[in-house]
Amino acid sequence: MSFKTKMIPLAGAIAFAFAGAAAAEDMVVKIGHVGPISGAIAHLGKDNENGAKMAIEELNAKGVMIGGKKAKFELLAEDDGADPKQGTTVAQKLVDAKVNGVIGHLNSGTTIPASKIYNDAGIVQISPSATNPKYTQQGFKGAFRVVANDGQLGGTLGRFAVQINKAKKVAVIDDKTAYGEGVAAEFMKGAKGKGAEVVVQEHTTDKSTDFSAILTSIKAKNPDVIFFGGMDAVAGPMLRQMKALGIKAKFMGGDGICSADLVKLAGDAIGEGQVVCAEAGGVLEAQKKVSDDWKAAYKKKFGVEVQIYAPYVYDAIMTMVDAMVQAKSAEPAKYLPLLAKIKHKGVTGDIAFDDKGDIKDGTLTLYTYKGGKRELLQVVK
Ligand code: ABU
Repeated sequence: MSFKTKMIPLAGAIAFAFAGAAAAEDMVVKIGHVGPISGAIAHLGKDNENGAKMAIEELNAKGVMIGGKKAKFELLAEDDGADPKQGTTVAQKLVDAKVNGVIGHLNSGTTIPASKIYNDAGIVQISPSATNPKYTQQGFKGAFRVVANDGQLGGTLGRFAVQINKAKKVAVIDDKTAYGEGVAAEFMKGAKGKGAEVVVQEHTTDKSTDFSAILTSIKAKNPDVIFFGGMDAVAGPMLRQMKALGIKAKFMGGDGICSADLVKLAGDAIGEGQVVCAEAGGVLEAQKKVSDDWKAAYKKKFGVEVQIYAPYVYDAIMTMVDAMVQAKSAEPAKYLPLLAKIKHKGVTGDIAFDDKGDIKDGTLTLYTYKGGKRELLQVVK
């Protein structure tokens, strides 16, 4: 059964029901997860997958009851290599494995083509990190995301460039991916709307390593800010080459560059407050402890800091399972109406979806890097 249109939302949230000592019968719930576990941004894919592992282990330890049966959750983790073609191949593999739901993919460029495969198979998908608006604009009623989109992300960064970074002239580079082009276009709209001039626009790819030609062309225009639409694996070397060329402009980017590892990737070219980026989510002060405690538990378990989106993967799984518990079923067609109407309290904040499947009241967190560490600037509603 394929999904055609968005459902009318039904009931509100209820708490998970956890199993007692004895359960009448067990059931297996298969959750697919997809991200790039190989390639240049494998560190981001592994971060997402770790978030999924945290959720699945916690659910199995607690013993969740769905419709009177004790659920055993299985994680089917796949690698799409951030490649759209590989993304559709592994999406079909998960459909063939009859998963109850999919969390992924990480990249917009893989999430969007994979979403048609899940939709045609009647499988619910929640992306924890794909921000291109097109994903939820296709009319697929089973497609959701738990982060803000590029409109909010790029637009806010564009306004920030002018209002806070006082940019009059901006240069823009994108990596020609669905994400990079989209967030760069929204940045330009936001910056131009506040009176900045886009003095040069350049393009690279998500696999490039040499930016000397485009940076030399940008240097000649002497911009106050360079915005990069792309991921941290490209942004790091780009920052190093900017430093080598003596470019002093502020460097801005979206969530794709806003990782813990950007410090390692850029080395001392990260500067002191020179880089500004935004995560497409975030918590206000009242929920900060919950978020910080989760990140501390993650670090204890995996021995590394959260890169960007592990907590959003965790929340996406918990939200999906919350809907299954409410629906008393792990069948996508049965829990989908409850998911569309969910009110889930997650570690990344309150999760509810609008009629397209986008998160309601999406939040952004602006960061910079100082002293070799990512430092919070502000949370923006
Ligand atoms: N949102 C940044 C990384 C993922 C993507 O949208 O491609």
